[in-house]
Amino acid sequence: MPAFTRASKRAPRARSLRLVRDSGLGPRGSGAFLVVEGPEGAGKSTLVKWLVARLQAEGQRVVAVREPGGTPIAEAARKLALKSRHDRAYGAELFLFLAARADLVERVIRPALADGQIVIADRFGLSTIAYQVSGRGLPRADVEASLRVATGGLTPDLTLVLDVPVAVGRERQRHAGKVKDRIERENDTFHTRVREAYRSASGPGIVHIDASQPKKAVQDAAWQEVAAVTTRTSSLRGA
Ligand code: Z5A
Repeated sequence: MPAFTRASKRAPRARSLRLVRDSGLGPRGSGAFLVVEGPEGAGKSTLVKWLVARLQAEGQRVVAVREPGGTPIAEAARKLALKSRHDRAYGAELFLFLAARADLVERVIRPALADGQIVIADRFGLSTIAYQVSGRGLPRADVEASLRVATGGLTPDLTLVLDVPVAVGRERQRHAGKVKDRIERENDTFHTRVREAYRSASGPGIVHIDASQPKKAVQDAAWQEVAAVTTRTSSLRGA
């Protein structure tokens, strides 16, 4: 079994989102780092589970993580960020997500990559840009600098960005009986900014998928991208 560990103020106008590449801090290793991103109810968890099963069926060693979460510190930060009833400054919320990420990267993701495994993350840095910068309105350059501290500059080999209209995502969550966390309780204007931030994301390894399609079509589109990356990284490590 894989470790499936568990990640208004005036809004800035949606800008093209670019993520910087790994600065080389810390061991990167020979594994592949895949991330699934997108707004609530886009089908990220569903796709991550399917990808894990498919990769394992091909004999690959896979670690799945969900952000925020995945270590005792990250789980504690998740609880505070998403469940606490106390009001908090947006900056405090940012650093709870980043504290969770820093611990997960150092204690789970980098060791797995160094061991040549495939890591699949349900959310990563693009979530912080979409929710805390575009959603909350925190200054982008400052958040990006903090993100680099949290990740040591680690960036994914592939980021699949699932796109669904806000209403579709909300209806899927309602149908699944999901209890809303404090971010999901934000209004549609907030979630539309988040969606637009995802839609404008670009950069190395970022691929957009129309997730309002049936699950099979989403899986096929995702697999095409994942297979290309894992084939490349396997041949680099001589597997
Ligand atoms: N957050 C943040 O603000 N900043 C950060 O840096 C990070 C996170 C890392 C984490 O919530 C919250 O933290 C999140 C952002 C914030 N809050 N919001 N919004 P979470 O982990 O609890 O929840 P989530 O990431 O939003 O997951 P979700 O709502 O469960 O969505 P999902 O994983 O994308 O969807 P799903 O569970 O795979 O699918 C939902 C339902 O749709 C389910 O019944 C599926 O069977 C169904 N489904 C899936 N795909 C399809 C298709 N293609 N067709 C039809 N039905 C489908």
